Amino acid sequence: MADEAPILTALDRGLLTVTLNRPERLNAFTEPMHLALRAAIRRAHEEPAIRAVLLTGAGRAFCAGQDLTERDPRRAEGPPDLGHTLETFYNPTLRLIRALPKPVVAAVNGVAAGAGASLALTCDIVLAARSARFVQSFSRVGLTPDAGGSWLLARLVGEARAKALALTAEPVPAEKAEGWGLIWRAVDDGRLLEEARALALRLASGPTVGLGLAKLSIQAAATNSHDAQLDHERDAQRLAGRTADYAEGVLAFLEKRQPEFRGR
Ligand code: T3D
Repeated sequence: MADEAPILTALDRGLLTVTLNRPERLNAFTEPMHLALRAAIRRAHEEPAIRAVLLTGAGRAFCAGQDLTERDPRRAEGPPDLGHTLETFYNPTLRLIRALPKPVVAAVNGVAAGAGASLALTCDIVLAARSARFVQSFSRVGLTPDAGGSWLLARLVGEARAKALALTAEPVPAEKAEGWGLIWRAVDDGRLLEEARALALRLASGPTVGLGLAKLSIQAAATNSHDAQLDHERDAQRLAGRTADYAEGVLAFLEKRQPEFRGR
C-alpha cells in the first residue's frame, strides 16, 4: 500500500474525479498527498477540458486530517512549527479550491476529521453518506480549527454551534449536518458516489463560466457590503453575458430545446 499513489485522478466528460487514497490511514494527509492534491487542483485550473471536480476518499473515510504519525513528539527535536506546515501545505491548496472558477463537489464517504472536515467544507457542494460524520477533532489533540475550519464553521452554522463543535469535538452525523446547513445533502451510503457523480457531471456539462462566476460571487458576498456586491454582480454578469454559453442558453430557451453548453 505504501507505494500506491496518495491521490487518484480520472477525467471523464469534463469531470475530474480526485480520490484521496491512503485508506489504511483514513486518508490522513502526508506531504506527498498534499503535493499530489495540489497538482490535481492546479490541473483543474489549467485545463479548459476540466469543467468540474469531484473530491472523495478511498475506503471507509473521507479524510482524518493531518497524519499524526508524522507528528510523533518522541521523534521530534522540539515543538513543531505547525503554522509553517499550514502555510506550506494546506493553505495553498485550499486557496486554489476556493479560487477555482469551476464547481468542486465533495462526496464525503465516511468520517471527515480535523483538516479533513475543513477540506470537505471548502468544496462548493458537499454531499455526505448518511453514515459519515464531521468531527472538529482538533481540540482532542490540543489544537485549534485550521485549514479554514473556523471561518467556514462560523459562516455555515453560526457562532454558537461553531464554538460548541470546536470546543467539544462532538461528531456531527451527516443528517444533522444537512439540517444545520453545514452540507448540502445526506445521501444513502450505497447511492453516494452515484448521486455525487451525477451532480458533478451535470455541472461539468453546464455553462462553466457562469457557474464559476456564481461560485465566486457567493464567496465574495461573505465579506462584501450590499453596495459592493451589487458592483461585483454587475461585473460578473457582464462577463457571463459575453459567453457563447449565454447565447446558447437564450437560443435554446427560445427554440424550446435543451441547451448544449460548451463551457465558454
Ligand atoms: O500538523 C499540522 O500540519 C497542522 C495541521 C493540522 C490539521 C489537523 O488535521 S489536526 C487533526 C488531526 N486529526 C485528528 O486528530 C483525527 C485523528 N483520528 C481520529 O480521531 C479517529 O481516527 C477518527 C475520528 C477520524 C476515526 O475514528 P475511528 O474509530 O473510525 O477509526 P480509528 O480506529 O481511530 O482509525 C483507524 C486507523 O486510522 C487507525 O490505525 P490502526 O490502529 O488501524 O493502525 C488510526 O490510528 C488511523 N488514523 C486515523 N486518523 C489518523 C490515523 N493515522 C494517522 N493520522 C490520523 N489523523
